[in-house]
Amino acid sequence: MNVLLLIDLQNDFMPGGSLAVSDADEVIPIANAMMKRVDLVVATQDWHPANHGSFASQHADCKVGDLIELAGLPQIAWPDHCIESTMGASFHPALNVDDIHHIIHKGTDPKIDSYSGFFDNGRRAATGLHHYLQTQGAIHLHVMGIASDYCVKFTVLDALSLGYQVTVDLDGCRGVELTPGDIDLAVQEMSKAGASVQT
Ligand code: VGL
Ligand code: ZN
Repeated sequence: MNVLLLIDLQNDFMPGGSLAVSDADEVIPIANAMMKRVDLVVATQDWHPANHGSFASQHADCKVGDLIELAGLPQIAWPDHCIESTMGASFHPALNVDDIHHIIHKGTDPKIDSYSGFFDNGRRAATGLHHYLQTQGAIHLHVMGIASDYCVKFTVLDALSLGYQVTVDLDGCRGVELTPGDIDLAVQEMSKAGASVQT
C-alpha cells in the first residue's frame, strides 16, 4: 500500500501568507499529480487556536524569530498563522482536496507546539495519525509539503521511529530557512535517520 502524507499545504505558508515559505505554491501541482499515483492520501493541517503559545503576539516583549520557551521546550516565536477555521489555515485553493482521504489537525493545544504530524514537540500527546495509519495497514510513506526544515522533518523523523519506511519527495517540499543551510541540514538529518530522499 502506497501512502502519501501531505504536510501543511495551507494558505498561510504560501507566498502572501503570514508565515510565507518561498515558492511553496510550486509544490501544489506536484502534490496533485502524486495523489493520483497512490492508494491513500493523508494531509496534515497546522491548526492553532488564536492564542497559541508559539505566536510572538502572545508574549510580552517578544518579536517574531525570538527564541522563547514553551512547555519547557525551546520554541521559535512565529507570526500568528494557521488559526483554526480561517482562510490562512485552509488548503491552497488549487490543491485537489477531493483526493484526500483523511485529515489530521496538529498544534491545537495552545500550550505546546506540534511540528510533527504524529506527536506534539514534547511527544506527550498523539495526533491520531499513527493510529489511523495502523488501521489502514500502512508500511511505506511518501512525504512532501511544508516546511522541509520544520514540519516535514519532524514528521519524517517520528515516522521512522515508529517503524515506517519513508521516502521524502524533495521536489514536493519547500523550507523556511531561518538560517541559510537549514534545508540541507534537514535533508541530512532525515537521510541519516533512514529516510530515502528523492530529488
Ligand atoms: C510550521 C512553523 C510553525 C510548518 C508550522 O508547517 O513547518 N512551521 N508552524
Ligand atoms: Zn504552526
